[in-house]
This record gives sequence, structure tokens and C-alpha cells, in this order.
Amino acid sequence: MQAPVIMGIVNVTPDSFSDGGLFLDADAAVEHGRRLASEGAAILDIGGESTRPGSDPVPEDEELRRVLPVVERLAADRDARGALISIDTTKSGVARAALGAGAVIVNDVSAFRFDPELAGVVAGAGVDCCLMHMLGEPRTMQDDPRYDDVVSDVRAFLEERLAFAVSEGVNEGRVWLDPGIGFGKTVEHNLELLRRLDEIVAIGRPVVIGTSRKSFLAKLAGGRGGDDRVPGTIATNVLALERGATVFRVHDVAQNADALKVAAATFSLDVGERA
Ligand code: PMM
Repeated sequence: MQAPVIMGIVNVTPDSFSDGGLFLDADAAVEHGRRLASEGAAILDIGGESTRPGSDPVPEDEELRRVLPVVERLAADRDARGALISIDTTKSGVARAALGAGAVIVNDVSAFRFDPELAGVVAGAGVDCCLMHMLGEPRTMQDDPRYDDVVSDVRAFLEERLAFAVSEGVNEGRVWLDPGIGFGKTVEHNLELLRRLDEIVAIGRPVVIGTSRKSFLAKLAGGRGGDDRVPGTIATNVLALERGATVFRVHDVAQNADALKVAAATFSLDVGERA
């Protein structure tokens, strides 16, 4: 088990499901990213295309317009604040520009399926990447998702995408894997993936987990939205840590960082400075 790494979410979108529209303005997004870094995010994940169920793709020039100024300014802060910049995109053009502006991680929710050239961009830059499982595409992924066995199917998918990345020249040691909570999954599928996350960890690469404020938490806890989903998010993250997850993608950095520090200390993981 490894010490938890917090990835803070900076969505520069009008329509992401929990914070869409809040940080569309570059100044607001930069300020938000700075706050998340000061609260303990080691990574800031900057995205300009919503992947909420039913959403349509965003044209590349619009995505670039949204994210590039934010990447540039938050990457320039890096020495002072220590947060690494991750670009959340499925497009090679956006990734290339973001890497040029100081990003050092590519987070691709399509795992190099939507734009296979993205693998070559990651390989050429020698950066880390996160490959996530999604059933199909955002527009249709929640239309009656089915699996033979969700954990085995997601594991086989991630192994296949890891092999593809390596075949395109990506160093295997640079690849992180993510089961894609909420991406073409019922509540029961999400819970099964969390319950048996050790089977995804067993692939041997760091596992990223993104449950933050997702709708299955509200379905389980009584239907509330937004910040009210933080306790449910924390419950899933502590369990995911126990099952071997390494990177926790969250909106609410301070609360999740506190919970994960306590959980990690209980598991005797090195969580850095202890007062
Ligand atoms: N979830 C969203 C977007 N990007 N990336 C990874 N690696 N894992 C996720 O679970 C994930 C992601 C959707 O959530 P958001 O709209 O709150 O960003």
C-alpha cells in the first residue's frame, strides 16, 4: 500500500456535473487551483470538456481556449506550491499544448481510444498518464450498462489499454490505471469495483480513483447533491486506500486530505509531516 496522493479537480467547463460553470473564468479557475494546492493537492487535474453522462464532445479550439491559460498560470506556480499539473483530455492536440504550457501528466478518460495519437504524444514527452475505463462514450454510457463480471471486464480492458500504450512507446512505469467510477456503471457496478479494487491494483500499476460527489453516492445516502456528497466520497476513498488505491481525484481537497491522512496513519503509511 502506498501513501495517498490527492489530485484536486479544476473543471473549466460550463456543465460538469457538480461544479460546472463555477470556474469557467480563468481567474476563478486559477484561484480555485491555488486553494486546492494549499489544502494539500499534490496534483491539479485541469479539464475543459465535461464527461458527464449524455454530454457531447467539445471542439478542440474551445477546449484549448478554456484550459491553456489556466494550465500556464498554475504550472508557473509549481515551484512555490508544489502541485503538478495534469491535463484531463482525450485529444492529442490539447495534450500537446498543455504539456508545452507546463503540464506533466495526461489524464485520458478514454484510455487512448478516442484519439490513439495521444499515446505517441505521451510517449514522446516522457510524462505520466492515467488510463481510465469507460463503457463506450459519455453520450450513451449510462444507457443500461452491462458486464459479464464488472471487475474482470474492467481489469481486462485496463490490461489491454496498458499493452496498447506500451506498444506505442509509453514506458509502462509511467502508466496509472483507473476503473472509471460512474462511467457506464450502475450503483451496484460502482460498489463491486470498490469492494474488489484489489483486483485492479493487482495489475501492478498505481490506481487512481474518482468517486468525488458522483451521483451513486446520493442514490445510496438519500438523494442530496453537491457538498452533501462529501461524507460519501470520503467513505469510498478510505475503503479504496485500504484496498490499495494511490491517487484520489477529488473536488473537496481539505476534507479528503484530512480523512486520508488519518486512515493512512492507521495503516502505518508514511504521510509526511506529523505535528
Ligand atoms: N471523472 C470525471 C472526469 N475525469 N478522470 C479520472 N481519471 N477518473 C475519474 O473518475 C474522472 C476523471 C468526471 O467527474 P468531474 O465532472 O467531477 O470532473
